[in-house]
Amino acid sequence: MIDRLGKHPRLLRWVALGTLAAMTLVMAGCGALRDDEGRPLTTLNPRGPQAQDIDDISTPVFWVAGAVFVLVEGGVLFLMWRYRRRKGDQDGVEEPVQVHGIPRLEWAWTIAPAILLGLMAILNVRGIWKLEERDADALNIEVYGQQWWWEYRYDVDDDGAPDIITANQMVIPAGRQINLIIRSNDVIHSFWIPALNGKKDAVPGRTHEWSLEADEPGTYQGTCTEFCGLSHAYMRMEVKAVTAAEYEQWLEDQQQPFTPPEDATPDETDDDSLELAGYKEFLSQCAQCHQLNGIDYDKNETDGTPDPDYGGEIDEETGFARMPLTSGNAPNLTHLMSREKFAGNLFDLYTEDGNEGERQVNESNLANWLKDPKAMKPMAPDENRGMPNLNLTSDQIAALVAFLQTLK
Ligand code: HEC
Ligand SMILES: [Cu+2]
Repeated sequence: MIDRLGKHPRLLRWVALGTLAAMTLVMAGCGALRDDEGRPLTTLNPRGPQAQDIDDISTPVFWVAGAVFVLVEGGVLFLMWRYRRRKGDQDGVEEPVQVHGIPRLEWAWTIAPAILLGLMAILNVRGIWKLEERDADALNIEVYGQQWWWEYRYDVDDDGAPDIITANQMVIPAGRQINLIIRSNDVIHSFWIPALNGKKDAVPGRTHEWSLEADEPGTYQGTCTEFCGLSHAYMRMEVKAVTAAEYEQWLEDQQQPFTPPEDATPDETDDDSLELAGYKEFLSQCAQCHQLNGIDYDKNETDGTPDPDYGGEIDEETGFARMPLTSGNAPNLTHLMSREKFAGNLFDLYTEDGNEGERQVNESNLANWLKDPKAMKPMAPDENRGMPNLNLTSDQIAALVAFLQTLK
């Protein structure tokens, strides 16, 4: 092939140009580096000290490796050109000068890379140590990887028991270091918010600590980066960094207990309000998986009497509600509507295109989810993974969607 091209310099030129054009197109994929330009998962745009530490390693390494590349490839190309086959050359007639070796040169190209690698090692080890440092006032947040969403637990009063349990969107105060305590409830996942730090695996039976911090308020996207089954690619998350005051407010709001909807027309008719009807559906269809803080179906309930309203399966031995999911859990819905998205941070809970751009609840997303979750995000309910299709009627769905909207 090369031989034939060599005989057709024109053709060779075209092949070279074509390759160059194709490479240019490929490299264009590295174009926009800013997350507001539609590449939320770039590591090249650090927005916090930990991500900056990593950038401070990769930038010099890139330039050093780039210089080595240019030198070595340049040398190869130069030698190819300098000693190319010329017109009139005859194979095997003139033997090239034979050299055994040039010790000085060989020492040089052994020692120079060793020094370079030594310098990079210092950079790397220093970076690893830096990433392990924690501020004295670092805020602990527990992170649980689940098939296929993330749960966060906040222990506000430091008594060892979580006071806030939420999903997918992690709210943090900007400018304060967060110490993540990462675990998994099923298989190996990996937590990664590229603008704020590198990846850390969530491994069943192990606890991994990791940190992150956002310099400025904003939202920072992430995704699970360890293949964890069917919906791995749909296991997204985000960190929402807010001001210290907003964070205090958020803590307060999230600790508000669940309040069941009141019957809008208690005396006039026997009919429940739509919200109340939805709440009753919730107790019988959803509560065995989804927690609403403070209602009485908790399997750890200590007074021994399961809620009579609870319609799920009761374990005869303990008298408590059974938790049928192997993954052990489903998102806590107490303050569902305080989040932006649901189901692995994929689907909008709100739309902007209501009247005059007003923010409205995206009821159709919620209704579609209740109708057939698997149609929106692959699930494996036969293996007790993910949310099952409960074959709800459209009336049940309408009531549930009305009820879910009360979960502010
Ligand atoms: C067998 C357990 C199970 C039952 C029963 C169940 N769900 Fe789910 N649900 C899940 C799981 C697991 C997820 C997380 C799915 C994911 O993101 O991959 C989920 C996700 C959700 C979400 C999105 C929450 C978020 O913040 O991401 C909503 C809303 C929801 N379910 C509502 C309901 C309602 C309403 C019912 C009752 C009609 C119900 N679920 C019944 C297991 C269950
Ligand atoms: Cu995962």
